[in-house]
Order: sequence, then structure tokens, then C-alpha cells
Amino acid sequence: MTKLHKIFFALFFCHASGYGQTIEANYAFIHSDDDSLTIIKKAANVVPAARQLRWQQLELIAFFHFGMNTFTDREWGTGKEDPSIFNPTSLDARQWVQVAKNAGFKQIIFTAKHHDGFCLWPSKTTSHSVASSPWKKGLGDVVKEVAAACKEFGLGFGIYLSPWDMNAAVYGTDEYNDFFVTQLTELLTNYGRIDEVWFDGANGEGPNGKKQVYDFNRWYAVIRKLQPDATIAIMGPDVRWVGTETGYGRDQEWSVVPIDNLNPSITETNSQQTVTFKPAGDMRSDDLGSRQKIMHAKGLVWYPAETDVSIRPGWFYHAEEDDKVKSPEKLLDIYFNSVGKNSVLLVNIPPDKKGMIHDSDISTLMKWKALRDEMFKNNLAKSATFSSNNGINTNLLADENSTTYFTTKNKYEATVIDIDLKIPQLVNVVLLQEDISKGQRIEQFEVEALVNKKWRKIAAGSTVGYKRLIQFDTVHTKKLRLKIIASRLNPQFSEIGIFYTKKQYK
Ligand code: FUL
Ligand code: CA
Repeated sequence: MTKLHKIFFALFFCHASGYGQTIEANYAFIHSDDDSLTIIKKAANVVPAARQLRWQQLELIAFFHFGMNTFTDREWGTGKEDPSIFNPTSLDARQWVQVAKNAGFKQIIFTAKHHDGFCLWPSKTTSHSVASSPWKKGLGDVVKEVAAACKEFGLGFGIYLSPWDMNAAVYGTDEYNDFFVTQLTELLTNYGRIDEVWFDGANGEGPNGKKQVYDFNRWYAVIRKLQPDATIAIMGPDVRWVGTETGYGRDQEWSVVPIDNLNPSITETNSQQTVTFKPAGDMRSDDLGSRQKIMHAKGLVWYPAETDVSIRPGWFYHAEEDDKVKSPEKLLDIYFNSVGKNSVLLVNIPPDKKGMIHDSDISTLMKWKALRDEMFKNNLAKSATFSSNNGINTNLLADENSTTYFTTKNKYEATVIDIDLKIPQLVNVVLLQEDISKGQRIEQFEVEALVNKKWRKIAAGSTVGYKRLIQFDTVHTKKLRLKIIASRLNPQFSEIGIFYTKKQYK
């Protein structure tokens, strides 16, 4: 062995066994003899894979549920629908994507196939598709139109492909896994770049239904090979379901969570090490990653939350819900409780029978966007001065760059950042961000304002992560301070935003 080989071996072993942090990875092994400090250190150094970081920075993704259910007025089909029912009169995917873009969404996810098995693209695997419908005389391809619109307007494009398939004759047999791989391969090769693949966990077969064992690991391998930058969400290794469909995430939202099925033989070997299989277990409890939770884990993994919600009561379009579209204020509250709680918000906007987004949805989306624009237009932190007893780079706290950060000197984990607004201002919203490309670390924080010469606590919480947004009763103040009370290693605090909005939506 040459010297170079030895060094390489040492580095590799060091990483693979989870001791050093020489190679950045989105997982870490925990050994039975690791003490608590070592475990905390490991947790603090788990970082998102590049695809996970890109996904998190999107903040807002739009879901388009459209398909057979749009025409039968149902939420779940039967798989027995006649393809002739599918006949949008003026489908305009450009309108969908333009609406999404105007509302601030950065990516969309389209239901290429829902549980009823009807394919919105002319798949070679089945005749149960748009090819058998009257729409465009059977020559249409909705996936193609949505993909092209996303490309035109510069949005990411993702697909929802339901594992559960009520129509496929092979469903319930081994062959279904081949059938599914062929469908995936069509979608991942014929439509350009795919940014997210969304696998739903729903299955309503019931006690006498067909039992299908999904070969998820094989499917993941196909995705990694054909679209290595795509995140695989929900029933997948990259992105976790937040656990509800309400739009409201957790107060304490850790992106680093325990993983007990960490298997060294099925991690990728490219420059950034990432997990390629789904962490096992139910991840719906309130606390997924506190010190208490990670202490007894066998491994740790970067597995962030996606919060999905529909703008209407249902996932598919129903005319009787035209007056039940969520209000702009409700969407703003959801935004604070999802994006503002270290999650990505996935809002479903279902196109109607014409194949267009309805005016009621457009109107609410544009008002929601206007509320956000108004709220965040004037960041008072930009003209503030920051100081700290034990920190460096206070000048990077309001440079509107989430990858430049303030941190503490030496090994100080707790810190206080003083914020001087120079002139008294009205304040009722704060924004906090960590540089998650270096990990998630903050465990407890408080924000105080000096009011009538006394410090008043205006906001407090546990995790920050990619973004934390908090509204509170308006204060008139010149001085604020942010206390980072507990952190896993030195905090890497990238942004503080301070705002005032006339209307409050709490
Ligand atoms: C659920 C499905 O059953 C719904 O129809 C919808 O697609 C939602 C996003 O996921 O599990
Ligand atoms: Ca910054």
C-alpha cells in the first residue's frame, strides 16, 4: 500500500465508521460506546445532500391534482373508469404554471397517475391512459405539456406516481414492480429534468384487496440512475411527510432524525454520501429529533419535512368547492406554520374540468402573495447594527444570504446578539435562519425587545433550521436581542429579519 492509499483508506474508514467528519454526509452511524457529547457532535455535523438543500431552498412547491377524478367528481377512483370520460375542453398547462409562478412557487408536482391507474401520459405499459381518451383525439400528453410549461417559466418539475394502482391487471403480483419501473423509466427519460418524485403511501385495498409488495429499493435505484438530482419524497429516502395534511408543521422540527435501518452497503459512493433507502418507522410524533430522541438511535439521517395541504377541502377539483377555497389569511397562517417552521410547503391547486385553474383559486393565491410581499418588503434588520459578546461575522446576519453566517468564537454555544435599530420602530414579525448546508444546530432561542427600558420576551422557540418565522404583538422599540440559549456545537446563524405589518394574521 502506498502512503497515499493509506491516507485514503484512513479517511474512508474514518467516515464509513462514523468517527471523523472528513467527508460531509447526510447520515452518521452511532456506536454503542459513543458518549452523549460524541452523539451531539455527530448530529450537528449531518448535512443535507445537494438535492435536499436545493429542495429546502425552494420553500414553496405547487401540487396539481388532475386526472380521472376531475371528471368523475371523486377523490379516489375505482380503476374501472372509461377513458372516454377524460376530456378537458381547454387544457392550458401554461396557465397553471404561470399562476403558480406568480404566487411565488418555485417548483410544481403533477399527478402523472393517481390511485385509479389512469396515466396522464401515453404510457406503453397500459391502454388506460390519455391515448385512449377523446382529448386531442388521443394524441395528447399532459405530462409533456406541464413539463414544457415549467421549463418555459423556469420552475422545477416533479411527478407524483401512485404506487397503488387500482387498474393494472398485474397489481398484486411481482410483475407489477416491472410494470412500475417501466412507467418510471418513461417519465424519467422522456420529459427532461425531473426535480422530485413523490410516492404516496395511501392504499385502500382493504382486507380482501390485492396485496402488493413494492420493490421500493429498486425504484429508488432507477431514479438515482436516471435523475440523480431528483428528491424522492414521502415513501422515499430524501423528504419526509410532515404527518398531517393540514398545512401545519411542528414547533420543534428537526431535519436530523434517528435512523435504525442505516445500512452501509446501500449508501451511495459519490462525492457526497447520501442515504438511498427510506428510514423505517412512523415519523408523526411531535418530537422526532431532540437530544432525548437521538441518544438511543443507531444512526442519524438528514430527513426534512414536507407539509402538504390543498387550497380546497379536496385534492381534486369539485365545482361545489369553488366557494370553499382557503382565504389568503389562512394560507399566510399556513405559511408561517410550515415554511416558518423548517419545512417546505406543498400547496395543491387542482385544475378544473376545462383543464384550467379556477378564478377563485387564482384570486386567493394572488392576495396571499400580496400579503407576503407587504409583510416582508422592509427588513428593518438591514439598517440595524449587530453586536455580540462572543460571536464573529455579525455583519453577515442581514446580508440576505442564507449561506453566510454568524457563529460563536471558540467553543461557546450559547450567545446573545444585540440588535440596534438606531431609531424606534414598530416590530411584529421576526425571521431567523441557520445555514443548514453546515447542519442544523439551534435547540433553544428567545427574542427580546427593550420596551420602556425593560427587556420583554417577544418570541421563543426550540428549533430554527432553514427558516423560522414568528409573529407577535406589536412592540415599539429601538433595541432587540436574540438569545441562542442552547445549540449543538457552535450555531451557524445565517439571517435575521425584522418586520412590521399593519394587519396581523395570528
Ligand atoms: C393521499 C392521497 O390518497 C390523496 O388522494 C392525495 O393524493 C394526497 C396528496 O395523498 O395519500
Ligand atoms: Ca447571511
